[in-house]
This record gives sequence, C-alpha cells and structure tokens, in this order.
Amino acid sequence: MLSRMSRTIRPGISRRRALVAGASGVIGAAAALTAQTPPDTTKIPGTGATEIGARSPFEKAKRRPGPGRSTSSTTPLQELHGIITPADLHFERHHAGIPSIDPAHYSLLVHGMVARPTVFTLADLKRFPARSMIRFLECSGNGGRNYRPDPEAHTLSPQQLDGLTSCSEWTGVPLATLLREVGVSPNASWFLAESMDAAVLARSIPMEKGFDDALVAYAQNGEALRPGQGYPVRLFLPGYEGSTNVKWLRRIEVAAAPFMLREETSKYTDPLPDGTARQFSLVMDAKSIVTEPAFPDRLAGAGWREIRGLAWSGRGRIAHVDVSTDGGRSWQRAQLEDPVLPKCHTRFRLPWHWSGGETVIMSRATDETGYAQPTRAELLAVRGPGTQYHFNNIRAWRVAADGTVTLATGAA
Ligand SMILES: Nc1nc2c(c(=O)[nH]1)N[C@H]1C(S)=C(S)[C@@H](COP(=O)(O)O)O[C@H]1N2
Ligand SMILES: [Mo]
Repeated sequence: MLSRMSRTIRPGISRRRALVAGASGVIGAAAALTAQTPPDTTKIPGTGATEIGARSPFEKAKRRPGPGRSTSSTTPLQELHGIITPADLHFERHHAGIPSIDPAHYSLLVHGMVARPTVFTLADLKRFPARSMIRFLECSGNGGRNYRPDPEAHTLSPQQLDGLTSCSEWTGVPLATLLREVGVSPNASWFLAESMDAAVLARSIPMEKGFDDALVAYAQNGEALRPGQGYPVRLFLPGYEGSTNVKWLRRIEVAAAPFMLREETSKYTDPLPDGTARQFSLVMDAKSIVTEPAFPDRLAGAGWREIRGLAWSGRGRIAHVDVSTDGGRSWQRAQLEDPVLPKCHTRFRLPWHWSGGETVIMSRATDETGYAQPTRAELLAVRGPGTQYHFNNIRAWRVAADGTVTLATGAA
C-alpha cells in the first residue's frame, strides 16, 4: 500500500529508493526529487481533498423526513452509533425561528442582585477558563405519543417517537465563573435567562444550578454552535428540560424569586390528577429506548442479533439497563458501553436469539440515585391523563412472527 502510494505521488521513485536517499543524506534526496517531472495531479485516482466534509451519498440520515418550514426537527436515533449526535443531526426546537446573529455584535448582560453589573462580549466569554462536557439535551415534550392514546403510534420509529433528544460535547465558560465575577448577592436564589430570538424565550433557574454545572456554551462537538443550537451563545443546563437551555442568550438577571414567566406557568407545567399542577419540574428523569430492532425494521429470520439502545438520566449516571425479550416476564442486564457519563446518553447492548415467534422487547433504565423508569400504568397513576411533558415511561416493541416490529405502547 505504502509503495503504491509513493509510486502514485512521485512517479519513478520507489519507496525503497526514497528511503535509501533519505539514509544517504537530505541533499541527495532533494536532488533526486527535483530531477523528476512534477506529478500530474489530474491522474490521482478518486476525487480530491475538500474544504468541508460531506457524508457518503449512500447515507440518508435526516432530521426531517419532509420539506417545508417547521418549528422542530428530530434526531434519527436508529441511524446513530455510540453516544455522540453529529451537530447537523442534533434535534431542533425553535419557538420563533432561528435568528441570524453577528458574533461581533453579540453581548451578554449579567445584572440584578449583583455587585458589578457587567456586559460580556463573545471575546470576553472565550477568555475565561473553558470547560467541556459530554451531555444530553432533551425536550420535555419528547415521547408524548408513547403516553397518550394514539391510534397511529405503532408505526413510529425511534426518531419519530423520541427524536427530541441528542448528545454533544458542549464547551463554554461555567456560569459560576461569571456569577463570581459580577458578585452575586447572598440573598439571591433565582436567575432569569433571556434570549434574543423573536420569541424572547426566557426562564427562571434556581441559583444552585447556576453555581453547580450550568455552562454558557459557545461550542458543540469541537466547533462553534450551529445557528439552530443558539449561535453564538446558549445556556446549557445539564440534565434540565430542553426549554430551560436558552439559545441566543442575551441577558441574565439575578433575583430573589422566580419570575413566573409564560414558559413556566401556562407552559412547561404538569397538570396532576388532583387538579393542581407541578411547576418547575426541571430535571429529566431516567429513560431508555431500544433503537434496534424497532419500527420500521423487519427481522430477516430467526437467529442471533444485537439489541441496541440508549439510556440517560438528568440526575446522574445510568447505573444499569435491564432488557426483556419476553414482554416483561424476565429481564437481563444489558452491557453498558464506555464511557458512562453523568447526564449523558449511554449506549447499551444485549445479544439476543430470536426463535421466530411473536414477542415484545423493552428496556428499563435505572440511574445512580436508584430511580428506575416507570411503566405507563405507574406514570399515569401519578400524573393523570392530562400531563403534557416528561414522558419517561418504558418503551416496548412488538416483534411479529413475520419479523415486523411495531411500537407497543400498552405493553409496558
Ligand atoms: N431562545 C430560545 N431558546 C430555546 C428555544 C427557543 O425557541 N428559543 N427552545 C427551547 C426548547 S423548547 C428546547 S427543547 C431546546 C432545544 O434546543 P435545540 O434546538 O438546540 O435542540 O431549546 C430551548 N431553548
Ligand atoms: Mo422543548
């Protein structure tokens, strides 16, 4: 292979001769090279190197199956390997479209109950010690069609059911650094995070989160945030429901109480069976989904295959994932693939022998706090039928005798 390459790049010089020349002196080697005619680059096989990479045209993964403008797109979970979501397949949820923001004119104001109200430019933010963390981001509306009665739910793929979750390496400055910089009052207990998109989306966040692991993020998977993810700066709150991760962040106001905004009163609250509502249900509970086999897969025949899926928890690490291949009668511990990180998608696998009959496959995640993913009946009993968010109940796939796989919402 090497000698073939050297022949291709420098016709007439074998690798052997080049090595000999190298050993006998640099000057001799250079003389030997200049004596040759320059390579004809048009004869190099294949296409040339490119400025920006692109997928193989044989790969068809998409966030949105159809054309047209939409307020959300979903990650094709069943197409991905490992735990990282490519940035251009990270799900999107925009309440009022994607704004175009010139980073040269970007600034973040931090004020309110602070000693030194401050405006930070993007350069200011990048000058602080940086931190990177691999963490998931999930919309709290994800997976609702596995909870409410839905006659079409059996024909949902992992992407269509649960594609509002993704996992990236996020880089930025810890919000705690900025809070110390501005001198937060000891009486402060909440802060407002406000965006500069047309929605002016804003949320109230407990101050403990600000000092814990909140990140003012400017990069994702090694490069600047994508416009859809909040370019140039978003708030990233590991484990918190998606809507609190304010994109296009322009203002943080420190206060002694929550602000009771639209997105935490009329939206993103959970009505309960007793007529009250749960407010500030900020942390995403443990959840998992088998992504292979899943709809629209059709198993080619009986035999061995690998069951694969993802598990995650907003409260910390996944402790274990149990998988049932017999409709919940027995459970086996799946293998967790390294790395198993806190508040991060975790890959699980289990070898499975399908004997060819009808069966139901499901997964149940348990996190390091000991919390286990509930069944649909358990979740319904606590939340009632009217709940709109946080649907982490067990997902089940029915495998028919002909190998077709469909979502079986009532089976778990
Ligand atoms: N400024 C702003 N921030 C926002 C939103 C928005 O519409 N505007 N959507 C929120 C919601 S509901 C979710 S689930 C996440 C989605 O983040 P993503 O689009 O990067 O996946 O961003 C949150 N932050
Ligand atoms: Mo969301």
